[in-house]
Amino acid sequence: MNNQIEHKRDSLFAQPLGAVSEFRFDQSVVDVFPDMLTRSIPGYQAIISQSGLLAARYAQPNTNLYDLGCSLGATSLAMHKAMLDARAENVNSSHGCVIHGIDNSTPMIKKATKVIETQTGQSVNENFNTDGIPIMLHCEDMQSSELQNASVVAMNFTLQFVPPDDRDNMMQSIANAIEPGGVLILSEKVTFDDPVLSQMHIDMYHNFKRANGYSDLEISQKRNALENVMIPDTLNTHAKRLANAGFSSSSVWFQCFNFASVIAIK
Ligand code: GEK
Repeated sequence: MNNQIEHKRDSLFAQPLGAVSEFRFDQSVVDVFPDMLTRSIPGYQAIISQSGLLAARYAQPNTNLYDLGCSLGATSLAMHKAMLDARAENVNSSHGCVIHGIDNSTPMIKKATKVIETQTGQSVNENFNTDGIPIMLHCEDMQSSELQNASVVAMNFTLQFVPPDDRDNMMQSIANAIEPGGVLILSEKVTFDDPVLSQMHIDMYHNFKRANGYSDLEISQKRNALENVMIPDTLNTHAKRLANAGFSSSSVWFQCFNFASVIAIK
């Protein structure tokens, strides 16, 4: 992320940990988060900035834009910037829009507040009576958030942390909140039914992490920590879930190895 707040290099899994405990979004993760995601998710920066452009394309006046699992606010910031840029070019559909970042990790929301305020120069949870686009942050479980009147919902690498049995309901509440013509941007780590393809993607993903400076020990300890916490679906499962929830069409718009982003149109 490009701001003046210092972020440390991720070395959380660099030393042998004996029994690796389950991954949690605590302060230690928050401190290294931008570095962790950039070095661990192929295409992360591209997905975040294009999420902003998609948001600017699909934002409707007087609606909400949601960033579910906002972490440090990277997607909210990308939406904010792209919508202001569109305004400057008079491609303006953001009048009366509010961006809402939702995350259930207190340390994430605390740091997101600092990052957003530093980067935008505007206070979080304020700015309603100006020409700007307000950004609100909510520390809550998105499974019980009251989503409504949405033109754009971004869920970048967050559905994978929702227990699989809860995912259909989560998707239904997102679809119910989106107005006709609105969109969901859904980015996820994915799995593949074909074992040969599956192995290729996993191997290439590990090569990507090695090329970004992670050791084999870090890769395997992180994989163990995430095993029961992050459970990916196939793209086919995502497409079926989106259709069942009421989206009229969906398409993969980005994929690099086993990471993909889908746009679903209501
Ligand atoms: C980015 N989108 O930078 N409710 C709210 N937040 C949740 C929940 C939940 N039930 N479960 C997990 N989270 C961001 C990256 S990270 C992805 C998203 C990753 C939050 C969790 O606290 C964390 O901040 C985020 O979802 C997932 O584009 O670390 O791989």
